[in-house]
Amino acid sequence: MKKWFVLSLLFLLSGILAACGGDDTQSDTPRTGEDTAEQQANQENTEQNNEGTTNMVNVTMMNGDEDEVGTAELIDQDDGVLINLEASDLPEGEHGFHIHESGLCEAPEFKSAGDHFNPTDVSHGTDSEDGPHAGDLPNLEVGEDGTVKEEITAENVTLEKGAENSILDEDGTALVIHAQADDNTSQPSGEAGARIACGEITEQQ
Ligand SMILES: [Cu+2]
Repeated sequence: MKKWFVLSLLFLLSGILAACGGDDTQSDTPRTGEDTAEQQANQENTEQNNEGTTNMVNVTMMNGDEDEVGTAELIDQDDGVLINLEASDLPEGEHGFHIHESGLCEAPEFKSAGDHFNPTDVSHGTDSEDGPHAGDLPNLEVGEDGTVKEEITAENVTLEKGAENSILDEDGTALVIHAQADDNTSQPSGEAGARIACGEITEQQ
């Protein structure tokens, strides 16, 4: 009985050792294989992204009467997205200006554009400790003649498709001009009041 016991114990032990040795070799080899596959996948993704990146988007700004009041040219840059805005027929003064989360501008209230574009779920406003929203932009200064022409860099967004902070996500995003100035602190949208103009940021066909 004892002899059998020792023998079977030895047998078991050698089995375990063999299994361990086998595991080591096995886990080493496939891991290298997985890494290579992963690297290849990453490379493919990057290539796809590069190919799929839209460098420029043209946006038409519309007021609550569905009249065109301006255009914005969006250009993807290393430091964010450059917004070249030109608009007219707006009330003189300071106006809140944001990128909102949905690329749908339904007049007259433009509620369809949703909340501010805020992919990292932080607070509103450049003066907030835990802010700003990626879609927060500086106030616009509309002149006496009702026109505005500004170049603004939205630093926290990209036009790169698939990126978390891409403003060209599935349903697009929207540029919104508000009736009042954004105070850069009040939650959730800086007390900027009604939405007086809206432009859809969507992929051009
Ligand atoms: Cu807004």
